Amino acid sequence: MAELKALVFDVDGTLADTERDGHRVAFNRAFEAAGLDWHWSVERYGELLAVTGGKERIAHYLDHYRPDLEPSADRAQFIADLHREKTSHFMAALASGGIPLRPGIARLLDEARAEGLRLAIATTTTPENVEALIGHALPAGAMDWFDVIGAGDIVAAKKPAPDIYRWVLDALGLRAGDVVAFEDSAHGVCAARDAGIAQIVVTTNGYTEQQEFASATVVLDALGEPQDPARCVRGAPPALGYVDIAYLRGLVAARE
Ligand code: XBP
Ligand code: MG
Repeated sequence: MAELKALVFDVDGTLADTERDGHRVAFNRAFEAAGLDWHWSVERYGELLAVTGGKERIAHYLDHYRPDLEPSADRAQFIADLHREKTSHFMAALASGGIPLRPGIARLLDEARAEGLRLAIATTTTPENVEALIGHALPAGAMDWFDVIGAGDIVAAKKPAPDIYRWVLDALGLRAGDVVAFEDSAHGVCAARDAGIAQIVVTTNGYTEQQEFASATVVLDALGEPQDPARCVRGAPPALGYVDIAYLRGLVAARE
């Protein structure tokens, strides 16, 4: 019988709404610092989010939007250097406190720890970004709350491939049926589903609210708070109006 043992969180768009005003702005600052006339508008970036991974996204942009350009140095080095610059700008944005956690995240992490549930992260972004987000948005030592952090290039194939979730489940030593995954995007839901995770809670954001989430257990606009209930888009809404551990245990039990 499946029993809830761990919560596995995506980062970008799930723990925090990082894409439009965080990563996108950091990419544009890196382009400017490199003397490039590239600028990713909110709309263009929404298109580019079809490709996960910042380095992969830059390569996709080069191939599909700027075929006229041939970077002078080694292409992979050019992209890696640009992405490193971008990551430094993103981490500066996190350090300024400009990217808060989404509603309900801090509360649910506390509830999970109080009930002895394990915590993990499965994300496409870099480990540095994860450490910076957690370091600035949660109390000191919060990195130790997470038994496993699967991030970035730890796997070759990024979401929607299931690799990062398989890597996290293996590192946790848990079965897919004993965890609930939290995601914001169709790519992320696909990755969790194809890793065998049946319970997937989606909290949408401006870039993902129109996406198809057929495999998600429930689709909400946020995890919600007692004073700020979540809006349920699809699936069984949390009775209290916000996602808590009892609600998650019910999702796992209902699966039997
Ligand atoms: C979303 C991504 C990441 C970020 C940018 O990750 O696809 O690539 O957009 O971060 P998540 P990097 O799985 O957390 O939703 O530039 O560090 O890749
Ligand atoms: Mg995400």
